[in-house]
Amino acid sequence: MKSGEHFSLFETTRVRGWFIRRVFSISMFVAICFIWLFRLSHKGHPYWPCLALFAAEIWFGFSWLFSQSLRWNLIFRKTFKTRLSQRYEDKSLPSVDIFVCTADPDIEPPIMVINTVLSVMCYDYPAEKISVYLSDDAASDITFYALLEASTFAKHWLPFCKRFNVQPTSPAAYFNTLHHSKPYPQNLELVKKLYEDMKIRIEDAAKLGRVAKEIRSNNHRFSQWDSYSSRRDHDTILQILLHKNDKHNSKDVDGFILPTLVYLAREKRPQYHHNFKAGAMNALIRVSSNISNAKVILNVDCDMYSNNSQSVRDILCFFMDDEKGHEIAYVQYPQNFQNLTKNDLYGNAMFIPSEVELHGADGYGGPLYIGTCCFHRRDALSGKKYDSGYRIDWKNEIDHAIESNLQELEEKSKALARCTYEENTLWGKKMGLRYGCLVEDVITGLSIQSQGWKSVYYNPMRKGFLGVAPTTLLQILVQHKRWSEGHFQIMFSNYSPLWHAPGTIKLGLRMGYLHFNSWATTSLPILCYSIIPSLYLLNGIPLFPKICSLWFIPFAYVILGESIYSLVEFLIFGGTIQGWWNDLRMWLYKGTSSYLFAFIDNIFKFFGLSDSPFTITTKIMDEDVSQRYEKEVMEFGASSPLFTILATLALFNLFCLLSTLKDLLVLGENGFRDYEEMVLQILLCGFLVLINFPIYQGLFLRKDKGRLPSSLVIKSTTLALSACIISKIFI
Ligand SMILES: *[C@@H]1O[C@H](CO)[C@@H](O)[C@H](O)[C@H]1NC(C)=O
Ligand SMILES: CC(=O)N[C@H]1CO[C@H](CO)[C@@H](O)[C@@H]1O
Repeated sequence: MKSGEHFSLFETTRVRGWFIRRVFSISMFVAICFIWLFRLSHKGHPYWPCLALFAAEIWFGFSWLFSQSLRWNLIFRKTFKTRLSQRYEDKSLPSVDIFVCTADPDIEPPIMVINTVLSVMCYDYPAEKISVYLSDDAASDITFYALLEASTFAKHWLPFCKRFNVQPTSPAAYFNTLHHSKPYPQNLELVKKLYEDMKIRIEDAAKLGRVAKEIRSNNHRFSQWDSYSSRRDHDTILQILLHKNDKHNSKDVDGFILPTLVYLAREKRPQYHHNFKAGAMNALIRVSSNISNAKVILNVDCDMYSNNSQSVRDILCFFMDDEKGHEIAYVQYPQNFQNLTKNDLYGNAMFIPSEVELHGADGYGGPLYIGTCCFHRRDALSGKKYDSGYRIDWKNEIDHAIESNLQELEEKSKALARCTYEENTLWGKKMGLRYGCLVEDVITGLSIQSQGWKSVYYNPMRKGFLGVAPTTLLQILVQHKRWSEGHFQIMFSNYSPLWHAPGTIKLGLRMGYLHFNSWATTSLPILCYSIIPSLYLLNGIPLFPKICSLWFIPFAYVILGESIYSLVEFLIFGGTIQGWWNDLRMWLYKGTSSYLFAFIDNIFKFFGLSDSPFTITTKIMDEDVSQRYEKEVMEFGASSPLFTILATLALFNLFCLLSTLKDLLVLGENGFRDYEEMVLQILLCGFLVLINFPIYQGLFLRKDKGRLPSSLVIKSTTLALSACIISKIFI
């Protein structure tokens, strides 16, 4: 078909109903202004609490504005893969390097890691053009052993996937789905048995904590661990397990070449800062440039397996588009999860960010880089500035590997992963991932955009990558503490969207970034609103307009409008009502605990007082916990200051509401007239009590291990009661 030649490889469409959405946004903004006006014209009764609420309302207003910028211009992308193959198949499809990062074999089991590796080796793409790199920041010989096993298993798995068009290509995920798909492929039993045997061997090694002596002595490759002294102190360990130049070892059982497979544990020394995942990624960028040097790089976390073997072709439709391709630095996929429950108790799906907000950022040319499931242009990631004349010749690839033999290649590449390599270079500053921020990915994306590049958000129906979602409340809160703290750092960094790179980043996108960057600060207004109105309700003092006053209207409009809007948004994109309620609860919990701690930590850090440790959220769980997760029962189970705050706030509001209801009953009709002035406060307090139901359950009603510990029950009850009593005395 010749006519395909002139068409674009991808298409961008605007969301339907954008006009109504905008009209609604404007009306909401007007209502918000009226609320501000109300506070300005009614100041001073009682002075301080009203001032605090006013400050909170101003902040909510701004934060709402930021969130609107991410809804103003939603766009969706579609690719045309047939056009891509008509134009480029066989001649000039570029190579792709795939980075998988793992950091701890105890938290990220090697069997999960190799499932991810195998899934990305199986892309429907010429195998000689794919290179997979595993970065192991723990330098664990067990992970290496698992990868070695995977390289052998791949010789059966890849042809099997190809022949029977197996989907998804992660063996574990595929064998899990088997009971649905009826006609079993032949050879299935054989391949499955190979997998199960391999799994047992790897899990045995993991249980043992080391690789058995026989295996070690039978394979010279383990000799690199002879000089290993600890996770934080070892040489670079680099092994090319499969490579197209290695003609007899790197073919599958059908005689076809396999993708290149490389294991890397960069050098670590106690006296050098390793810069966490950003440091690992930068080592990978350099090492891969010496081995395969593909112009496109995919990076995934070790738990995100590929769920669609066409993804590489999809993203090439963006990069290789004649008209717009050259300005795209990266294509971000959403981070999706395999293990979500129906109503997503913990808001794990990050539903609104991935289904709405990133599409909105895309509308301004710049979805955030979220650290995984992202395809990069190597040039942009390595620090090249965009200029309008920039074009890439996809055909012209220099193959470093051709002349040298593999051992030489390994030796040369090792030098690139030394700790001293980055001294006095721009790595971490202007090249590669940027250092010094808890969300190194986001700041890297921002700095790439500030060099003039665009990025694209691609969120197809069938998800490209699926990972494992955290399954306890604490894991999520800790994760969000880190994220919000990192985002807050960005606001005051050199890359702050407030002032960085004037002229290159659009205002809408800046506001979008600020929406995320200001997460930590929203903790203060949320706290204000969860404490002050209830406290004054307890003491019978109104803080909001009367129900019969005209000023009541903007409050009602904003509250109803925002609730209905967010519910509809949730339902349109495929959520459930219960899911929306859960998401709202998580917003509240994150706001009053994670964001608050992130805020405080940042202030401390600002004055040089503390250093927050990097925490990885754990991804394995025991049977009990996973059963409760599947039943959507909230998992507390531990004592944490984060929970103390949540429980204290929940109880405090419960006491305020109970005391008010008691008064209402006792006072009867007369009382009701007084409370007419306090309808909003009663509703707010009632809402807080309703949404906190899982906490009351965890405190008083549940008996299982996932309940809140009794020490915490005592602590939070005491705190909440004292707050009530003290307020009675002082107000
Ligand atoms: C994952 O891929 C399978 C096909 O292999 C598909 O049926 C499923 O819908 C995908 N999952 C998601 C969440 O898109
Ligand atoms: C789809 C999927 O992988 N589901 C898994 C979710 O996690 C539970 C354990 O909690 C597994 O049993 C499921 O297979």
